[in-house]
Amino acid sequence: MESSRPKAVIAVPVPAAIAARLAAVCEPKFVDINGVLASISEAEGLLCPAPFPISRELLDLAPRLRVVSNFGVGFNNVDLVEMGRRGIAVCNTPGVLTEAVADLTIAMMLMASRGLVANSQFAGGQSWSSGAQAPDLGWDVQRKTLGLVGFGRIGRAVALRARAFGMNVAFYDTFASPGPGWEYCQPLGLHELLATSDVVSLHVNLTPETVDLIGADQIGLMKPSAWLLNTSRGPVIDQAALVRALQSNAIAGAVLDVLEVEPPPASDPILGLDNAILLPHIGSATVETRAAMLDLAVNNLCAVLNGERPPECVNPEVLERALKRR
Ligand code: 8YV
Repeated sequence: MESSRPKAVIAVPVPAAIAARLAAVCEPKFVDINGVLASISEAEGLLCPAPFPISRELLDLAPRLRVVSNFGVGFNNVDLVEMGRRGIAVCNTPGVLTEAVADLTIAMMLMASRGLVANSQFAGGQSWSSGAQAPDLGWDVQRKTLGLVGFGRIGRAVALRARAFGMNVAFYDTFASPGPGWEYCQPLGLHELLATSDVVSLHVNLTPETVDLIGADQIGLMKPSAWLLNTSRGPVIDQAALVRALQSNAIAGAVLDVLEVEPPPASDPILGLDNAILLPHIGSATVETRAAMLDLAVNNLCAVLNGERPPECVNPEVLERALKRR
């Protein structure tokens, strides 16, 4: 007999307790991301990693789809105009990953300032035992200026941490006005921030306006001693321009948790540069944070499938239609 519960495709691994929670609300089909297209035709809901692209092809294959629940805060994987046209709610997981991403940002800055990659390689290699000197001295973050591009939840959490390290904090944001309590953070125009910061860290959403926000001209404004950190989305940086800047030592280096193409193809010139430290998109990758993200993503999905308002929705104007579309 055909089940009356809505069908949903779940494209992230879930523990048994979550699978049971899902099964109480819908008929879940658990797939890996390569299996989404083949399973989506009857689905009313999709739970997927935030970077998974929701293509036109996918939407055309899924006429009953009414909620995409992203496992992640980013939502650049969906075209919101198209989702509005089709009456599909888009949900995400803001808030629960703020601290984890901010922690990683600080770790990335310290990787740069204390030469942690080179020093770790040195300690584990043959050079140390031969009595050679460790790689170059690092530099203090205290009294240096951290420039935050984007001053939303994550940017502010980084600012709080940087203050504890005795840094000066500047920020650039086209929306945020910091308000009381944030007087120690100096609002600057993007150009001034880039020209005066010792470390520049990116915390903006990827939108058409922020694609290549940091290109050759912007990198050209940075100090030759400055480092660039990115935990947001790869395309916020014009990566070819960054590679040229790193190759010519126009800036000291970059620590990148996100790249234009993930994983990078073997031919990507960002690979193998001494002054580019790469991480595999681990901003939210802690046990506790991933569990909280999954909980919220499941709540979002189940709420819409149940005809209720989800805790988080990035296109609330579409909700009424998405809730009624059964
Ligand atoms: C990914 C992220 O969601 O939250 C985001 O926007 O990019 C990450 O947290 C994570 O890799 C799981 O897909």
